[in-house]
Amino acid sequence: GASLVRTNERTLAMIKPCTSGRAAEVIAEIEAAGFVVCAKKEHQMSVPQASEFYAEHDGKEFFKGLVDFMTSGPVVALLLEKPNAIKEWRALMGPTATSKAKEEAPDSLRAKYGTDNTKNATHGSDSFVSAAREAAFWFGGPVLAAEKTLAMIKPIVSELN
Ligand code: RTP
Ligand code: MG
Repeated sequence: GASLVRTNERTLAMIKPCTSGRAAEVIAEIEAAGFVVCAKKEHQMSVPQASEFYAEHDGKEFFKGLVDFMTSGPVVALLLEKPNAIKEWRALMGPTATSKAKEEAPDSLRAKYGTDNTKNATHGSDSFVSAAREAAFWFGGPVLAAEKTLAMIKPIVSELN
C-alpha cells in the first residue's frame, strides 16, 4: 500500500519564569514525548524583548501583566523537533488557562506545572509562520532557512491556487 512519509518539523517552546527553575524536569518530559531538543537558551528577557516577542497581544488587557510576568525571571527557550511538532507541542502543553488544563488535560504540562491563567508554565508557537519568527527571535540561523523556504514555496502555492 501507500506509505506515508512523516518529515520532521520544528517549533519554538519556552519554559516560562514560573517554571524555569524546574527546566530539567520539564525537558525530560518533553524528550520522553518524542521531541528532540535542537537548541536551548536560558535568558532573562528585558521589557522591550518580551514586548516584541508578544507583540500580537499589544493592546489587550492582559498585555502588561504578561510582560511583567515574562520579565520576572529567566526563561528557557527551546527549539523542538518532531513530526508535526507545532501541533504536537501545543497538545503536550494543554489549554492556555491552567484551570482548564487541569480539567480537560490533566496529563498536560500546563496542568502539571501551571499556576494560573498567566503563569501557565510553557509557551508554544501557534503556526508555522509564528514558529519561524519566534525561532529567529531566539536562535537566528535555523529559521532564516525556514523563512527562505516559505518565501520560495509561497509563489508556487499561489500559482496552484
Ligand atoms: P503562549 O502564546 O504563551 O504559548 O500561550 P497561548 O498561545 O496558549 O495563549 P495566548 O492567547 O497567545 O496568550 C499568551 C499568554 O498570555 C497570558 N495570558 N494571560 N490572564 C489572562 O487572561 C491571560 N490570557 C493570556 C498567558 O501566559 C498566555 O500563555
Ligand atoms: Mg500564543
